[in-house]
Amino acid sequence: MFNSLKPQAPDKILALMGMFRADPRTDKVDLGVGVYKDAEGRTPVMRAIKAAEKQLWDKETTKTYTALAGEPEFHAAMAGMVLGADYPKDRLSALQTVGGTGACRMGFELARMANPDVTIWVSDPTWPNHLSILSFMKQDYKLYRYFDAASRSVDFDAMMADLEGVKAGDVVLLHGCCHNPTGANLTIEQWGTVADLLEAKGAIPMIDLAYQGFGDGLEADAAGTRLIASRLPEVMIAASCSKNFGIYRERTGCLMVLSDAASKEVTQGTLAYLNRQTYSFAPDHGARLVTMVLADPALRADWEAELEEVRNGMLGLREALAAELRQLSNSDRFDFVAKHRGMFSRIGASPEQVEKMRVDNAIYMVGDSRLNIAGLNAKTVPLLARAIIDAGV
Ligand code: PLP
Ligand code: TYF
Repeated sequence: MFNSLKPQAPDKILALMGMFRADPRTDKVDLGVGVYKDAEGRTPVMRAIKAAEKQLWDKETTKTYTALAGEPEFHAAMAGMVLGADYPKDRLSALQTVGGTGACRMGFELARMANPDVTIWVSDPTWPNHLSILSFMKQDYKLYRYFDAASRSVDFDAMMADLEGVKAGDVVLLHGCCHNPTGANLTIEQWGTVADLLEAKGAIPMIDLAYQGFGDGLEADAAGTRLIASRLPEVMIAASCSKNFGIYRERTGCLMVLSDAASKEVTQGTLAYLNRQTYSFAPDHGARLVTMVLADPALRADWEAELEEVRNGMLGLREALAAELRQLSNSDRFDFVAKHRGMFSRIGASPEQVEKMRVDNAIYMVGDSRLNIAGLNAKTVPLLARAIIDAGV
């Protein structure tokens, strides 16, 4: 039987991680996988998470099963963080998931259960896993144009033109902030225009929010999501806790669904059903830590302060890289680096130029020229800028 299996294409981002590890050069620079790193290249456990873990170790008396959809306290903490304290409780259903990836997958499954004819609209480009999960599910999807390669900014006119094709009951996947892989994001006015269009079409927005707090701040990064949630009757939000709580391997995420109040009970039951059919209970540890951090004023204040340090560090690196490139190129054509937000920027190098930088300079970025800003430090910013110019970008 198993000899009939065909090899699967590896995840390019994870494969790059392996190549980086195998490279013996000591001056190598990893700008590949989307993991936050400090100036020393470490991905630390955040202070508030460590403190919560210590408390939990003292207080936890059982590891029996929790609730199938996850604890209501976790749902409420996540909804408060994403939607604000006054979120519509009578319309919200929520599911604790295995990371943001699990939230995306469950959101796609839920959409398909509710509307077997659904088409999922996805930005071009997007996080490659969106497309590979949809393909694996044999789920129809369409791409909408998003990125203007020349200016490295959002091609909003093209995006709106493509979304004109959306049908009632279709799902439109939007990155809530810090677009992966481009770094280019909608303005709040553009979010409003998207809301108008989805409202007119009767389409359902699904927001992938994997980097809240990594762009312009916890509140600012949720602004587009909150605008959509305030305007549309039905919304899905797939939130990840991997990056903003630094708990990648704990696999913590949350799918939130806004429906009409009358549909809430069945929607909530369907979410629990999806967990049960897939793996029964989602892992508890990360979700419990997130709940503790968000509910305890002292832990929360410390977490928010550390998240701000992380965010400002990345903004500083963006400014430094843009300044270096301005000087070396004697032009402002790389100023987009300082305007992009989040961990990533698509720099606009060809696959050959990306390869040249890997071979000549031991600089690793994803093949579409997405670079992880957090992989830089004061020493490597000038090296990267030089390599970008030398590669002819
Ligand atoms: N969505 C996007 C756009 C991402 O970049 C990521 C990255 O990790 C995820 C979702 C899911 O993250 P995780 O499953 O690690 O929580
Ligand atoms: O885009 C990234 O780099 C992150 C991390 O299969 C990631 O989202 C990459 C690949 C993958 C899962 C997570």
